[in-house]
Amino acid sequence: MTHTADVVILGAGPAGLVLGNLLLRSGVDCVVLERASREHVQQRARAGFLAPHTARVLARHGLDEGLRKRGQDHGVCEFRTESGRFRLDYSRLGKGEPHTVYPQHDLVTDLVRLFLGAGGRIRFDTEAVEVTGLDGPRPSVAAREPDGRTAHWRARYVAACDGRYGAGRRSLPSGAVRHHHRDHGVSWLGLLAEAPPSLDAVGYATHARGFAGHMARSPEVTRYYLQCPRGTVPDDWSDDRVWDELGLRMRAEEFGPLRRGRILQRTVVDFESDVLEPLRHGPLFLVGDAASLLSPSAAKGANLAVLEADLLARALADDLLHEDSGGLDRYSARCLEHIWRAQEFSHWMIQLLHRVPGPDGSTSPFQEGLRRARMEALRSSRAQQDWFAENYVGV
Ligand code: RFL
Repeated sequence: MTHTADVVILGAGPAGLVLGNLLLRSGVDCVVLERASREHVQQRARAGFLAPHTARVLARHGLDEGLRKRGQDHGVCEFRTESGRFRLDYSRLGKGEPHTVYPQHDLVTDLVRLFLGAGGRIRFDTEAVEVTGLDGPRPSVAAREPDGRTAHWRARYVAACDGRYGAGRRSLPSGAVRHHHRDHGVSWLGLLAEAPPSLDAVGYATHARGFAGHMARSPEVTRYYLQCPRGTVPDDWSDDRVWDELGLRMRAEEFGPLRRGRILQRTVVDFESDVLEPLRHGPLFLVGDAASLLSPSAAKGANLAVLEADLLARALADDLLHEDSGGLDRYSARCLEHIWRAQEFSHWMIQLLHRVPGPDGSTSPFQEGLRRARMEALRSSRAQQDWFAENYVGV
């Protein structure tokens, strides 16, 4: 079976859904193909910290009702270190803006509802297998439909919003784009706890046993992170072991107890970053995690995905409705500027918060000296704090 759409969007994450909603609102014909079911994408817990720019993009297009009603402003970080603790009210530093805490799966749920409500087409349980025809004017996407049959979608443009392992990246001819990759050698055990937040701030604790982090998600649910060795098996971490280790690294005895609860989810995230360059090959555009993967230390991935989707939506509408291809020509360079800045800040955060093991598994005293100096500069220098705030909430 062959279908057509001006723009075929692969993936219904934040990138694909923002792009779809914006295209639909500007009158561009599009379809979203999503491998997973609607229930699955609406329950997948991931990001939570949304940048002011993300909130503005959503507001500009009337996509922010849920965010306005249930999102919470968040503007304070608490650092707990060997030499005590200090707080930064980053909403009053730098450009003076807070994050909005709104779980990614709630945002995805809102965006699906708004897209379908406005007449948009999403094919769930439909996996894009391959994008072909990238050297010509009419690319085609082969997709496996829920009944197992293969359908072909003919398009003017294809937006790969299907993440790191999606069909978009896979379909790029070898040598078409450069792939820059870094493995940071750090891993986190990511935990979702059925427990109210333990402090009214993002908590970042550095400890000889490794990093521990605390991030509010909602009044009932809190995210915690524990730095862990590569190859850690999540199920080896019982609820008691998790809470004991968090208490130790976050120095609960000194700074106050953690509010315990059932651990709802435990996943290991290995810190890797990559950037593809350029983000376009003929009629195929890369957006979100498909364009660049960021380690989650600086909460940038979903925010970049929204920024890129906004830029691409405008460029596609200009091309398809007004025959102006300038925005599409500039898309890659404009996004890469933001991506490299986010990568740089995320790299800085990794170095600030972790004893990063070298090839032999140990941390050199020199590295550790640099890490302490970086933390001390952040504690004591107003200029450094302004720089931190600007980069922490910015994209
Ligand atoms: P997504 O969200 O992965 O969505 C891609 C979608 O594509 C589908 N898919 C396919 N569909 C059709 N055919 C195929 N062949 C397909 N292959 C895949 C998938 O099912 C999926 O629905 O990518 P997108 O839209 O680019 O969005 C990126 C963000 O999800 C990601 O960057 C963030 O979650 C990163 N991140 C955070 N970002 C922030 O901005 N703020 C945060 O606070 C934050 N916290 C986090 C994070 C990521 C984390 N993990 C799990 C790595 C916390 C964590 C723990």
